[in-house]
Amino acid sequence: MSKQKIAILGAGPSGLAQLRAFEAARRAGVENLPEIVCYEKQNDIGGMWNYTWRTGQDKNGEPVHGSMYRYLWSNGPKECLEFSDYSFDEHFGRAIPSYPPRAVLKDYIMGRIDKQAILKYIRFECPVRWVEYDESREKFSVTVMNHKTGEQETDEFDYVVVATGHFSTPNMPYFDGVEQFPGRVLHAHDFRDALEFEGKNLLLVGASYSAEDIASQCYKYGAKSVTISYRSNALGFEWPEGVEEKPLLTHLEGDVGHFIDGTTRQFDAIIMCTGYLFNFPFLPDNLRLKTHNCLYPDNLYKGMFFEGHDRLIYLGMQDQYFTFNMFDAQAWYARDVILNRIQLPEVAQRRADIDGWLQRYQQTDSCNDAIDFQAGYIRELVNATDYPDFPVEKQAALLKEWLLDKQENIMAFREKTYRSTITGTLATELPAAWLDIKDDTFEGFMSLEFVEQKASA
Ligand code: FAD
Ligand code: NA7
Repeated sequence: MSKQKIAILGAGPSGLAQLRAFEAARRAGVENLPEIVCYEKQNDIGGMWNYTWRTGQDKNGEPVHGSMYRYLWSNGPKECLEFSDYSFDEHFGRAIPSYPPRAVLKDYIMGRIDKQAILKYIRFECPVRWVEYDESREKFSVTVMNHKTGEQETDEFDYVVVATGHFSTPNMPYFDGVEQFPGRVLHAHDFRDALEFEGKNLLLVGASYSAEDIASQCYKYGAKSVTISYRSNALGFEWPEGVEEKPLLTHLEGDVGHFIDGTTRQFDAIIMCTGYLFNFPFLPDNLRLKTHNCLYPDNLYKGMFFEGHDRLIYLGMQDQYFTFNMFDAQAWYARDVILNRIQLPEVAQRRADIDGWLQRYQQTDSCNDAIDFQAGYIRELVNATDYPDFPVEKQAALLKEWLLDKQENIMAFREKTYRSTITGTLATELPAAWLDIKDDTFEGFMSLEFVEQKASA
């Protein structure tokens, strides 16, 4: 029998999790593993965690994937994404604070990847152009643009794993008068450096993670004022003077924004923190997941297997309280289905399982419920495979603390410390207020004198 062949689309944390899952099986002595090809648009692994100064198109004319910006620090405690088989202590050799900047977190998540074992599967600068399924031959054909050779290439596969992320294509709303606004109008996807807005009156539209964090960054780096305009619910934090929340923007007149409560305000720049579209331009309608940012997209059995096409697997398509551990749990489960260690049930049973999760999801009516919901999802996956067990429920409890800490002080929650659920190590404290630590480089952060905590928490 010829070997099965798998295409993994994307080498961000989700795609890498899939590669690692197969590598773990190889190391465990599993024979006759499928042949794997991973296609990646960028020229490195890491997905969203690769900071890029570029906006618009990359050097090959492809849409820039990155939405991360300078001065981005982890938006949740690092203890909630710690791997049970690779602790922060093991990586850094000492305790560090709970909220590291991007470069430090990236160093950790990439630290356990055996590049030698993984890189050989990845074809860089190969954006996927088109995927098709031939029913009669039961094969996918995947066409990529190989920018290194300047030629398009097509290959055939038994499985396709879509791991291309979903925080990259801006959802950009329109407001009357925006075309006459004299300042810069951009989406959070193109935000790179808060210093650009020093001394400016800034309007942020949207009231979720991007608005919350970009408001904090811009306040930290000297914006004159930040106004956050919400459509459904205000973020509701006690913002410092200079940051305020207003209901929805209705229109703009020149540089003046009008809001539905009848108030107005002058602005120098507008950032649409209005979320992202799920965009799979390389997939035909019958294979394309159509969803929005939520904790349980419909039509995915176990949150992964596309309804009507169980050899088409989506990873990391959920909104994320948990991140890397969840991608791993998914990747291990997907691997075991591909290796026939886990049998998928009949179509009707799969649908009933999806419905069950969707019903549970509907019953969540608080962020704490939502955290428990995602923890429950991950627990089910972890229990089904040999993925190293990790204390998902304890990490969920930390996420609930994180929510309270943000409520207590949105500008200082990154000064809080948590105890590792893996090693029991208590994080060290930042030596100064987060607002006063402006250097987010790896070297700058790691050379800070972190403060050991004596009290046991
Ligand atoms: P991605 O990281 O987006 O990777 C997808 C990969 O697919 C990319 O490498 C991309 O180049 C590639 N790709 C896309 N299209 C194609 C194509 N057509 N062909 C080939 N390759 C393609 N998570 C946290 O845990 N902590 C945080 O603090 C945090 N902060 C965040 C801040 C921002 C601004 C954003 C946007 C996200 C943040 N996240 C954070 C969530 C983050 O998305 C996940 O941590 C993680 O990167 C998701 O991994 P992924 O592999 O699913 O997707
Ligand atoms: P999210 O979490 O998907 O949130 C999008 C926000 O944008 C949300 O508050 C929406 O309001 C708002 N939105 C969407 N469309 C509009 C329009 N037309 N007008 C006003 N407001 C709108 O995206 P984020 O970018 O904040 O976070 C995504 C990830 O990036 C996250 O996981 C982080 O890790 C970083 P709604 O509540 O729907 O009314």
